[in-house]
Amino acid sequence: MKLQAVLWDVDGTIAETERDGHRIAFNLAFEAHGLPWQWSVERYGELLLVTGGRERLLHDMATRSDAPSMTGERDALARSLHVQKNELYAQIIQAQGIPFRPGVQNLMEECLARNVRMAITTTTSRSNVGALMRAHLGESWKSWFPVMVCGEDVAQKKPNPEVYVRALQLLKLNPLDTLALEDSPGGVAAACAAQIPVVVTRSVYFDNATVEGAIAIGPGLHQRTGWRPLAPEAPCTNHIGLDDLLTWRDRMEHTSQFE
Ligand code: XBP
Ligand code: MG
Repeated sequence: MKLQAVLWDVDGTIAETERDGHRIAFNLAFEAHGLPWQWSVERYGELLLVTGGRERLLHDMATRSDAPSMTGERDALARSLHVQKNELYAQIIQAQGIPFRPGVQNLMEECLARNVRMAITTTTSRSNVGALMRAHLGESWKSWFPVMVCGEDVAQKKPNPEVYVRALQLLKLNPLDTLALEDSPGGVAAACAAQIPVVVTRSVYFDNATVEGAIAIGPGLHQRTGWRPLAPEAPCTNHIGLDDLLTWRDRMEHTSQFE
């Protein structure tokens, strides 16, 4: 059965945007608001369990004695910080750039060449997707992704499957005609709950995380070593391509990772 669409998670899967993009932008927004708060690399890793930047801010504020005590004030501060964070994130992307993970653009180009549609399935804000994609694919980037479901488009963010369910509706496809690429346990849970086969490329923040339900887990699309199950034999390429995704999808070996 042909693969009709590849569904791309963004943060962590397409690029390592969390540590060097969103985290830095949050810290700059704290500074700009005159707040003495700073999220270390380690603390941000803990906070990533909360998806959505505004939700992450509210979660962190609940642990701070110096955050506003009134709910309304807290909400207003989280909103204001989040708006500014996204502006700063776009500036960081423009000024210094965050590269696509190796092998990502290769697979995107292969999808285009072989008429496999692509969708963006992310819980980040639409503006953040635009900033990243424009920087790498140019002004016509939207034509690469006929379907895009972002944080604003859903009531419930990952690990809720809503992002994926919505993408399937817009693509008018059954889950088994598609395949998702993810990096986080929450993202995998969301795809699995929508019955979509999911392949995991490990990102810096979820390098050792326990991931349940993926059909394959590996270090990245740029290499054929280190995958479970093993990447199929392919003497002519170093990358993971559509044929590999198809082989894994057709075998549907559910891989669990416990170490
Ligand atoms: C990752 C997220 C997002 C980003 C921040 O999304 O959880 O919240 O960290 O983005 P995904 P916003 O891996 O699904 O792409 O501040 O725009 O929410
Ligand atoms: Mg991710």
